[in-house]
Amino acid sequence: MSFWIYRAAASKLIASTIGAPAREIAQWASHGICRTAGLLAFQANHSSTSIFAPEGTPARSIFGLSMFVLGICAAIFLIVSGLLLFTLIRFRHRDGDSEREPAQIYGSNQVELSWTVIPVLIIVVLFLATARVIFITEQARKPAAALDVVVIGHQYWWEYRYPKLGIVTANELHVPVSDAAHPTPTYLTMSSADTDHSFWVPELAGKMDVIPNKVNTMWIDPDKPGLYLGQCAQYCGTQHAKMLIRVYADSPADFAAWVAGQQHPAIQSPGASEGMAVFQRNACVNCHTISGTAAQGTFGPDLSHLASRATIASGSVPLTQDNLHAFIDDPAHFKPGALMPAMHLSDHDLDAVTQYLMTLR
Ligand code: HEC
Ligand SMILES: [Cu+2]
Repeated sequence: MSFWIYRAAASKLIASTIGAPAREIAQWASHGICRTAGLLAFQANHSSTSIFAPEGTPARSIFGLSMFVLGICAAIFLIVSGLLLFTLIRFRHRDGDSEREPAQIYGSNQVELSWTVIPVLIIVVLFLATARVIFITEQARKPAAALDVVVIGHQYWWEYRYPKLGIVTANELHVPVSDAAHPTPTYLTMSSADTDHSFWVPELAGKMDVIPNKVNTMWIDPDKPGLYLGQCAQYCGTQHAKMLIRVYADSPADFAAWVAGQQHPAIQSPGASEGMAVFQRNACVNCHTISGTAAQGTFGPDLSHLASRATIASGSVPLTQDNLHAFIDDPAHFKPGALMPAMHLSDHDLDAVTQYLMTLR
């Protein structure tokens, strides 16, 4: 209880003491110094996982803070190394200098106070600015129009559940774009089925740990439609590097269409009944769900609408008939150490089941 009071009071204090100046300095820093940093980060700027190209509120406030901290550190670096260089050159040893030691200064109150007080003030400013961004992000009020998604990390893929919409999908997270006038942020409630993972889409928000038996939450509000890439940022096993994240920010119409498509039971096309039979009589059903069929496994990704996704194997392989065929034949071909076993199907069965899965839009 007292903690909450403390938090509320602290956030008010922070906002009133350094709110405005911090914002100004941060703006100045992000315009001036960030130019330089931006040049250095030229490569990064062109990558879709750049922390220098924020496209959502949490990422933007983290970016502002980083530039503010970087600006202060750069200023300290320039002052200290400038003074050092000046001293080294100005007072270097010259021919004819006397060999006497220069005058030594001990116990100067002025000097000691200045090198204690100034660093303490700098640390306090950095601390308050950081705390402010944490409070702004964590205490943001959840609008009524917010979308809820449950995120579950698995060794080496992501499960996404939309409880209010009755949708379960994997690896490709669809969310609506959020504009300032009508914010529709997405609130993620996150946990893990096995070990520690970390959800990180740099253009949208900071990292969030995804831990078994613990629920963490975060929110994202992409303001431009498009695809935002991310990565599991916690070493979780051999295929951690291929546990990629794809967030699709859809326009309201596209999002509604996507939701409607996912809410349909899986298509049972008569042309693919043979492949469906192969799927149903193999262990596939123990690990995968295909809605409207007996397959209700939850160890692996939901395949009900597999063909509506652009990738398989957690964003690491584009979804094509050939890649799907090769993946089912031997998942280790693309992802050595993935937790789906090679199923040793006959060529005939493999072709049939691949064709069937390609019909699941
Ligand atoms: C022991 C459980 C298990 C069995 C049995 C199994 N799978 Fe999987 N499957 C997985 C897991 C786990 C993954 C996720 C692999 C990854 O990306 O790391 C997966 C991934 C897949 C994917 C890619 C899904 C995506 O969205 O990335 C397809 C397709 C697939 N399995 C099809 C099949 C078929 C067809 C069979 C039966 C012939 C089968 N699986 C049997 C556990 C299993
Ligand atoms: Cu992971």
